[in-house]
Amino acid sequence: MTPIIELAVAAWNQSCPAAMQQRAIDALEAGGVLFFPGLGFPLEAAEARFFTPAIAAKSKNISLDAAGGRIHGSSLDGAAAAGLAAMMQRYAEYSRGLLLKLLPRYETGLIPGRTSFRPVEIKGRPTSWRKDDTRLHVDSFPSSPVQGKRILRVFSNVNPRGQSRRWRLGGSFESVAGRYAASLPKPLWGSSWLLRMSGVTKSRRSAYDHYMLQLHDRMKADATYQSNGEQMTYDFPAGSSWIVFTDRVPHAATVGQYALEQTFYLPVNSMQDESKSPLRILERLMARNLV
Ligand SMILES: O=C(O)CCC(=O)C(=O)O
Ligand SMILES: [Fe+2]
Repeated sequence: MTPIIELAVAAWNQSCPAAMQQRAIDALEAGGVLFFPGLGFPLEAAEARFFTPAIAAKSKNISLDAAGGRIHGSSLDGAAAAGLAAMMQRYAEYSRGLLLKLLPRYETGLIPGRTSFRPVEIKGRPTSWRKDDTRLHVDSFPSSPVQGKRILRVFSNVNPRGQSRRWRLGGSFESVAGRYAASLPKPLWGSSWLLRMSGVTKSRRSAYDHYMLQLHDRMKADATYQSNGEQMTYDFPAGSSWIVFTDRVPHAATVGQYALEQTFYLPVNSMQDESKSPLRILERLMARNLV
């Protein structure tokens, strides 16, 4: 079972005692979820207007790049779009503040990624199987290779009607990787270069990225694993937040509406113990370097 570690943090800029910092980094790197039942993201009165799925232009998320600026994926424009961008920017800053207080060891390595707002109910949302986040998976993004860097995400359930966000959490990364590793096809010679040159990827798709994408797809496509694989459900209440390395912890979101999420990337050498990274676990399994 995936360990869920409850931490009593009540404010995004609260200083965290050394013992809490140690407990947090140990649990996070070992594949646990850090859960903050009392840490809600404070909203401003004027932001109530963003709590409708009608502001999403496409099916899923509204995003803000790490550099800030304009939002993507929203039907809003003008001052309303700027107001939503400001709410998301504030979430990006609060998330980073929390990580610096709780996981100061990561400070020098931490690379901010996208911020997202998720105003669409997950249950019944139309999607392709590959993009279907109600299926257990580890995160890997086709157009954004990470070359081994960790994907660390901060989530907050900001549902105004008190609805929980329900996740499924799968077994250990080692067991999932072990299940599929031997049968994952090798990258085709020259494919990494071709993907980069044709603009499909924003940087070089390393062998690590190739295998993580394969793993993501194989997990989602495997109906037996989806229904019979080791798993548990967990309800994150409205007004709570959680942090997880989504490249290592098999997860799926099955019910819920209105969440904020901030992505960070972390080089493995910034970890307390990089042998626990998916990169090093896969390299051990495959007995070769992957970046
Ligand atoms: O929206 C969620 O709660 C999680 C979806 C997911 O799989 C992810 O963000 O990586
Ligand atoms: Fe995911």
